[in-house]
Amino acid sequence: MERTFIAVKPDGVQRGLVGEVIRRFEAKGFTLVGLKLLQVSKDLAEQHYGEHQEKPFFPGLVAFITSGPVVAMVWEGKGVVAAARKMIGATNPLNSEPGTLRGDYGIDIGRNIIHGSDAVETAQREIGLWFQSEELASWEPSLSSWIYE
Ligand code: DAT
Ligand code: MG
Repeated sequence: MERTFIAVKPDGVQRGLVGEVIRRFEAKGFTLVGLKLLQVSKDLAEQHYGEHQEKPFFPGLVAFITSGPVVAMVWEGKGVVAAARKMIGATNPLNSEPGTLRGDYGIDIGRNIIHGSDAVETAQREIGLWFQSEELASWEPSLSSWIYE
């Protein structure tokens, strides 16, 4: 089964959107296999956003993600990486479709509520960065035969 890394950023936590994010992923039928709230270190932030190291917004991005608690999650399911990106919406919330998390709750690109891995390989790297293997649970929801044919 495919897994993806999702994080509610400090703005999403401060605005009380943790429950809404979890609700949408549960309602879709995906399975929560890892969950924790943490204060992100500068080192973890820089590794997580390593691909953006040379970008002008990098220092602000690291400062923001370390500015308050983040809720880190791993979700599992068929096609979950791409589906989660669709549920999250475009990077700039003003371009995100209504019905997506960023489209419904965000305005500024630097306050876009939530992170989701952009590819299966990225998800594997990010899950390994944020979670120890013993922090992840493999379980099969008893509802799965009503979600998958
Ligand atoms: P995404 O989070 O949709 O995967 P990304 O990986 O391109 O987007 O960028 C990571 C985060 O960096 C993004 O959620 C918000 C911030 N960011 C991206 N582009 C930016 C820009 N042009 N100005 C300011 N912040 C930006
Ligand atoms: Mg990205």
